[in-house]
Amino acid sequence: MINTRIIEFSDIVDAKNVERPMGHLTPIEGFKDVPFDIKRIYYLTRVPENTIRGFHSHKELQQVLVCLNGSVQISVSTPYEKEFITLDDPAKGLYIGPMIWREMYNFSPGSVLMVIASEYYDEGDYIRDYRTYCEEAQDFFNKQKQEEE
Ligand code: T46
Repeated sequence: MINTRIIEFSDIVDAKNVERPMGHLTPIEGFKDVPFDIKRIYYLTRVPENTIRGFHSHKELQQVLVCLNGSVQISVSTPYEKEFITLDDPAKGLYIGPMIWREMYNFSPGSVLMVIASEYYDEGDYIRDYRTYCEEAQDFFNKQKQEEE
């Protein structure tokens, strides 16, 4: 879907000691593994059952969502399309660029959703009203399409 994609990170399994597994290591570097400089990291933990978070878009912010433990479902949409993604692998991230409406739900017990962000927190970058979002997103994607043509 436009402005979203799955990013696969390195999943390093150090096999120096075959007798005793040592687990997985996943490095994430700005401008290498994610397509922006990393300015902020936050995480969602202990989300109660049946909670739905999100219900907003960002005007400019780019983010990568990584489920470090358990699983969570994400819906991403524009006025034109909608996609549903399950995150359950710490070596995979969901990139969400500007002007994508997102909702996060079905957080499994003990799940940890880490978010890597391209900018510092700025409430002014949020669009939290769905009608306003649809109007602004239509303009945004029409302009993007014209620039591509
Ligand atoms: C997003 C999804 C994936 C801060 O003070 N600093 C921060 O860095 C963030 C992210 C939030 N806040 C405050 C703002 C609100 O008063 O924490 C409160 C909850 O934030 P929000 O309602 O935006 O949380 P979610 O879980 O709906 O959305 C969050 C991110 O805000 C958002 O950018 O894309 O996770």
